[in-house]
Amino acid sequence: MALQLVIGDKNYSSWSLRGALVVDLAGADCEELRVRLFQPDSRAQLLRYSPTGKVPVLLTEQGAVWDSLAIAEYLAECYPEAQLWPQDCQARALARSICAEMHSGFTALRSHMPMDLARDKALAELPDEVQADIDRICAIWAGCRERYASTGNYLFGQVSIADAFFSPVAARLRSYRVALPTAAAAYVETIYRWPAFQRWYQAALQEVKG
Ligand SMILES: N[C@@H](CCC(=O)N[C@@H](CS)C(=O)NCC(=O)O)C(=O)O
Repeated sequence: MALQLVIGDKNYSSWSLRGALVVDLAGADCEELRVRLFQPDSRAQLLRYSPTGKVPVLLTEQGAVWDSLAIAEYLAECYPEAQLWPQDCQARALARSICAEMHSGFTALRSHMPMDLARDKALAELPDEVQADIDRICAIWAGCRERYASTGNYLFGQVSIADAFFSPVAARLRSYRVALPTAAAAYVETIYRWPAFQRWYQAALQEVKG
């Protein structure tokens, strides 16, 4: 199945990173098309591929699939052997719940700490609402790690869509130098050691260098 994933800047586009990591997990044969964001013609370029004018969008032979969560579900259906969601029903429900929470929440974290993979600098001050988001994220991670630690270092032991969804959060916590509890710090390290994340991260650093 020939696929194309349209993404934004690797350094800044957190939603694109999620989509690309799920494509990698699926082992899909997929070409990456990058549209630079924040340019005068970005919107026109994005609208060539995406009905929402946003990335990521997955171009399939049957048509476009947009929004990172829809892309993840589509790939999970097309590549069942890749086991993109946890196999256990209860774990899968929890994975879907935390991905949905990520997808529709954490707005304070997102607006005060936009993803910038090349950054290595704390905010001058952490607003209370950002700290509240961080506390909730750390609680989610600690809960998953406590339950699923025996099968691996990712949220549900083996790597899954949930890790793709939380990887830009892990990157924000590191690049904004947020002090973290031990379990959260270990999970951030797991994300940075994930080969697919590392490839994206290195490409982002090159992209910023220009
Ligand atoms: N909920 C969407 C969000 C997509 C989104 O906001 N993408 C940003 C880049 S990270 C974008 O395309 N921005 C371009 C614009 O808004 O003009 C998803 O999960 O894919």
